[in-house]
Amino acid sequence: MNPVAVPGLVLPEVTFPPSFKWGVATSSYQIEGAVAEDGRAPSIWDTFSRVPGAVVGGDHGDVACDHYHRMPQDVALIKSLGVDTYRFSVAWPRVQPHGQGPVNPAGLAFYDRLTDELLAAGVDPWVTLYHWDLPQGLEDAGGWPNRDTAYRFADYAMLVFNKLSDRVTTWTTLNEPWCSAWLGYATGVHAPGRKDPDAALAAVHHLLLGHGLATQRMREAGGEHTFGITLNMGTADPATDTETDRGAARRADGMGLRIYLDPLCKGAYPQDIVDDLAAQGSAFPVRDGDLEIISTPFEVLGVNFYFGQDFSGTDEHGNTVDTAGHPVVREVKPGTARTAMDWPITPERFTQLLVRLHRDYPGLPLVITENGAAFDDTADETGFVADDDRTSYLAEHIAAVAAAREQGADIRGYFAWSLLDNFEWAEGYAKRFGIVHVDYATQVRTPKQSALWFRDTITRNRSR
Ligand code: IFM
Repeated sequence: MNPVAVPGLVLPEVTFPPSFKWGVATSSYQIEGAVAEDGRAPSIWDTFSRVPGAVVGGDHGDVACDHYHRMPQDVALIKSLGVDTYRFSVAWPRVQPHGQGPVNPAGLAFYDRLTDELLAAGVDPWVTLYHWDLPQGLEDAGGWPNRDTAYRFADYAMLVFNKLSDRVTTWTTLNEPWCSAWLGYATGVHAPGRKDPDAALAAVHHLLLGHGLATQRMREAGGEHTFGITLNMGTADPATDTETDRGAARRADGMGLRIYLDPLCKGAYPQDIVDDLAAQGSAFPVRDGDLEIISTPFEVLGVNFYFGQDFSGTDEHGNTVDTAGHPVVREVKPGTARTAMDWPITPERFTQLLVRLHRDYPGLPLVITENGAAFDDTADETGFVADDDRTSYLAEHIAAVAAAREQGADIRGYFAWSLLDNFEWAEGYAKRFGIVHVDYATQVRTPKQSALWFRDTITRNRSR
């Protein structure tokens, strides 16, 4: 490998084929702002971010990166990075403000303009239909634990598909249903902030059902399209080689990864997890025919990877069951290197995950739809950030993708998360994931060193 020199840093060069797609990613609520414009109604994040203490600093998405008003300049910025594709999400409450009923043409028109702007810039649009901004009206009707929300999602998907499918070829239904279900309905750290584990199980099932229903309807509408879903995935290894820790790792892997991928790819929830839940008096609310819908074939699995984890079946006091009588599943962070999120830096686990996906779910093309890191950036007087830490993170993780490809994993693209610093959910604006710095007072965008390195890496790989 030849070294790629960037200021202050020497990084390994990795090679990908010309067909490999390079991109940057964002999501609607994290960047758009304009929450009350052109007929948009509140989402669960507009509501949740107003709950005292829910979001660091009381931050919210009212303005965010003001992308709604600065879209053409942001597309020019994307083009300047030399990427092939841009992954954005559509805000359901812009398109169908209360989650059911007629389309809001003014809201949908924004994504129509964005699509045209991207295509004119030579950047392929990659649409995610749902990145967590559920219309508040649907949450008021029960949210994702309510089965009807899956059917509402499929209707909404068709409103967007009918408008954009003549120009958009790649369609992701859901981004990270684990976060929607678990953080939203079990732990309550994300919108809508409910703390009801059984509601979370129902949300898992109805999110997957919504994915299947939407995929079926979009495919039936005809045309040449690529459909998929994006999952956030890590690795779950036992903290020590004991039966207790192996059991904890199995449970963590089951609840984090297999309860999504098994029904999607194999048409069944994993039996060990079904048994675990039954022992606790819980179950997924499966009805006849649901798993056939959920396992509708799709063409690409989006992989969002940030870090790997170890798990222990013993708490800090030596207990193996918690106060509810359930087995302990305690996260133990591997290694010592951390991002500003206190997430471990584990590129070798990324390779491990990708090779495992290739082994356990064969025949499913993978695209890295998110990978990146928050660090405590310091901008100079021009707004430039010499982010050696983020640049290294990206370099190590892109090298990890290359290593997985060498071991046979069918990985067809890589999106850096994120194009811009943005609203990092419960962490507000304090955590910066962007490869482009955003000065929130002026909305000036300045590419960081990592953005320049990413641009140059793409160029070098194309020219080989
Ligand atoms: O910012 C989020 C994104 O919305 C979903 N995936 C993880 C990112 C970092 O936390």
